[in-house]
Amino acid sequence: MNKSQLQQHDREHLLHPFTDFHDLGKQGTRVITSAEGAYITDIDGHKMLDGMSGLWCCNLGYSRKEISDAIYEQLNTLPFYNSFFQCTTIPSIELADALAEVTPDGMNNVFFTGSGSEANDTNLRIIRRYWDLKEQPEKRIVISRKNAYHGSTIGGASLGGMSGMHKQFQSLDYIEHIQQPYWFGEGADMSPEEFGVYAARSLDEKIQELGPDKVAAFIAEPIQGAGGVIIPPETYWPEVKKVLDQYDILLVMDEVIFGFGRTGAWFGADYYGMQPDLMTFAKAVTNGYFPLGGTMVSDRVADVIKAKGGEFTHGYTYSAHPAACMAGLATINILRNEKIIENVRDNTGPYLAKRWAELAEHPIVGEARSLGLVGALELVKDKGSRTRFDDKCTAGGICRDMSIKNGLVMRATGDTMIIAPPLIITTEQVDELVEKARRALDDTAKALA
Ligand code: PXG
Repeated sequence: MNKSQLQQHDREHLLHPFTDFHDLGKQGTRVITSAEGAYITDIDGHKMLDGMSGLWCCNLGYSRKEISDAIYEQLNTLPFYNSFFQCTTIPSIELADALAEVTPDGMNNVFFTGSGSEANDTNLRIIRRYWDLKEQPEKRIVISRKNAYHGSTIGGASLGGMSGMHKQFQSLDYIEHIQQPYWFGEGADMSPEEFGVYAARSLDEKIQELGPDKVAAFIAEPIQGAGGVIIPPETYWPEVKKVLDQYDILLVMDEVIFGFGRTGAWFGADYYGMQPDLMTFAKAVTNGYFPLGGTMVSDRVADVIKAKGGEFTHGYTYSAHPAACMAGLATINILRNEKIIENVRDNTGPYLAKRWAELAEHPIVGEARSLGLVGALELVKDKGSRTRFDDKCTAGGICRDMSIKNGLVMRATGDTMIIAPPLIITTEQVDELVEKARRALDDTAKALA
């Protein structure tokens, strides 16, 4: 099939995620056909620096034969076996061991799933099981944050705080949402430090309002990813820690985007010095080469679930799929052997911080923030008052299209432009990324003038 035939069949038969089918029908899909290192190429031969690592998952880029070979060899040895009914496979044991080593101290058990959404549903099941076994069944409510993203299953979407999603389904009724730590968008006249404390205190207020004996857990991404790379002020996590220390409440950190090195530490929890009770992961655990997710379970929780006995009536056919586990092992080996995360922390992360900050001087940029290998640009019409161009997010859409045209995949969340390039990006490629982003900003400013 040629390009237009492919687009037509795509229109006729494929329902894409998070897509306005009417718009897509008019525009046609971009057909991506190959990838190498940090670059992807479409069917027209247009090569682009992938500033989004696929979808926050191909942290090692697209050319890691060690991972595809590990999957292939496993598929030719034992392509599938389940981990129900007292069965196990060698890759799943080895990956569980490796995860216990690389995750924070005190996290020594894993429950495997096929995705991040399923992992957050698993968290909801574990949280309830834990409090039931602790004989505190009245602890039922899970607190999350507005504009959080925790997946698209009913559990994941209920935990998430995206209003557009909530309009399209009926949420679970035991989930409550509090203030997000989005200083640029919601910090008003406060300093970032004051606002960080303010946002964290809203957790305390909500716990008091609901009653600490009713609250089971608090879930949060270390940094909101899909919500617009919202890097909390430095005061936020220490204040959350203070609040949580006062109450008997579980902390779930959703590391689906920030796990496996994006901040320059193995996990966001390590970066912020937090000790979660449960930790969701997916995406980069296999470098995106095979679907796999899961939740790391702390000893505090695992000891109760294991020791008290009784069947935990939960699991997925693909929990601990052996080929997925081999992909995970190969990925962790590369991250360790090539010191990829240390390089982000000491070299490419600081370099991106320096270069990305230069974009703050652009006339349509209200803020340029970054941490490790993730960054965001806030597009504004007026820098001083942080006024947007309009309330339809036109600027973000234009900037994304211009960027792709110029050979850089940047994603728009509203009028916030975001990047999360592969962790293998070189400093020269960081220069290329920043120059292409700058050109996209110039083109956007011209288009909006
Ligand atoms: N938690 C977080 C923090 C995520 O970012 C999920 C859970 C769900 O994972 P699965 O594997 O079920 O998709 C995610 C997924 C975007 C975008 O546009 C982000 C995600 C997924 C799709 C699009 O930034 N994150």
